[in-house]
Amino acid sequence: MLDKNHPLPLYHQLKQTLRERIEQGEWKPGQRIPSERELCETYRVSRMTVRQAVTELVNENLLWRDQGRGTFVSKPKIQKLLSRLTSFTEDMRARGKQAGARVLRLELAPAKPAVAHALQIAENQPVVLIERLRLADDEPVGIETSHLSFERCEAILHEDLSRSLYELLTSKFGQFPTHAEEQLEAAACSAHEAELLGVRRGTPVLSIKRTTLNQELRPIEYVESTYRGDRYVFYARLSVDHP
Ligand code: 16G
Repeated sequence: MLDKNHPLPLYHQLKQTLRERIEQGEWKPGQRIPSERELCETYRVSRMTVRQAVTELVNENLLWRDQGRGTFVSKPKIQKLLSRLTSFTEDMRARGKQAGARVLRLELAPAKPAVAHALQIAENQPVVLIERLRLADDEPVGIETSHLSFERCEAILHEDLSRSLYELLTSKFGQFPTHAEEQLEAAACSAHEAELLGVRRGTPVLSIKRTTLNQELRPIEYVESTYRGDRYVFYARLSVDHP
């Protein structure tokens, strides 16, 4: 029960209590939590207090509101270790999820300056452009736009890219992604991205640019990706340099 004489404000105490119910698994991901009115009655606090506690948990992405349907417990985020070079399919497999892709574009396109620079080719040289909506158990979590350049890469245009690109590269094209350089940035998603990802325009996303090198350390792929900020957490293991 909440303590009105406690120095912590009531909404804060309620927030802690609700957080515990989520963290201890009493309320499961995807489950609807009791209505504001029910929470007021259970904890004997005002509607304002409940609203403030719930809003803060929504802002922290522990809960989400579905207009007209109620407030639900969020699913845990997809954790991705930054120091390992993995494909989307491997990342999902490691989490027991089914990876999927909806191909939005698959064509030869002239390399834009940033693409040409990353792939170390001349501007406007044709590259294979693959834009895909990535799905985790059928839920859209990111958009990846890959640009590929290596000998005979045009043959990829005839492949099924709803499956793993990296598996294709290694099994059919003799291209093994071995190293990558990545840059992460926070961004607000555009109207187009919002529609594809099924989120509101302006929702925070992680914008990633990756250049992938093959076994000969030649750049073969340059990718611009947008991942849902509410579904991804990137982490790194750090160590000090020893002399
Ligand atoms: C990852 C890579 C992306 C690559 C894709 C291949 C990042 C930021 N991006 O999502 O560069 O094209 O995996 O996945 O990690 P796939 O083999 O499942 O198609």
